Amino acid sequence: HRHRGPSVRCLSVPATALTQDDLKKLAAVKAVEYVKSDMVLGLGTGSTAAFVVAEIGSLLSSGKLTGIVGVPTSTRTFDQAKSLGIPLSTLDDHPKIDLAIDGADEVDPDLNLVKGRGGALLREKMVEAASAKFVVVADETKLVAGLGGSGLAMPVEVVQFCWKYNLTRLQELFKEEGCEAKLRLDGDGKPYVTDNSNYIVDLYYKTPIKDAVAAGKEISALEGVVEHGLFLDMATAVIIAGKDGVSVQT
Ligand code: ABF
Repeated sequence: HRHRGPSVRCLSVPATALTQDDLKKLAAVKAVEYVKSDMVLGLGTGSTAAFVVAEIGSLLSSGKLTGIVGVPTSTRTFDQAKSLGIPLSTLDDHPKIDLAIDGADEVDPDLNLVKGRGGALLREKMVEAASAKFVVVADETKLVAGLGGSGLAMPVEVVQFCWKYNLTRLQELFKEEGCEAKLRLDGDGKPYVTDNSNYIVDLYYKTPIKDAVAAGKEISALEGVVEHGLFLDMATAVIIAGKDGVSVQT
């Protein structure tokens, strides 16, 4: 296991009057300090990552950044980045990415993550796996002692054809953690469909996952599973914004 590096406090801010969105934006602006002209960037998905994309857009339009190419991790991010005039490409055309910046749903003390409550886990994982550096941006509500420990969903993307089969198999895998598996629905009560035309089975654990590495391997080994939301040993830095300031963990 990798050990967490020193936590560097970067900014002191007054404890009052900061909304969660303010915190997300603080983390986003800090992360964009890692962006240099002429980089190929992985553009994340979610409300925190949207602040990153907005900041990059504004630095490009003011001319403080040039030569950026962005590889979006979802159609949502593609649309936002396009509307800001950020030059865009694909992983096929830019298989080597210099830096990806993205949000997370859970961050553990070793910088392992749960991602994908926003539904974009597959493209996020592919882009971030192809990135030389992967910087995570989050507010302090995302910190957990163990993955799966927030009581919120750990998503698994599955093909539509055998989603019930996968749901049952997944639930069996994590019996000891009191896991409940549910098909994700959209606002109309229909199955949520990802950008890649798959479904998502959300896993709700009652206790944190005991061995996330083993869990990830077992999930991936199930036929019909496309990808899961455990992002292990992938982040190079995590930027956390809290009421007391912004910290960078490496
Ligand atoms: C993406 O956005 C996802 O992996 C994660 O599910 C989500 C986090 O969203 P937010 O920043 O809105 O909390 O990073």
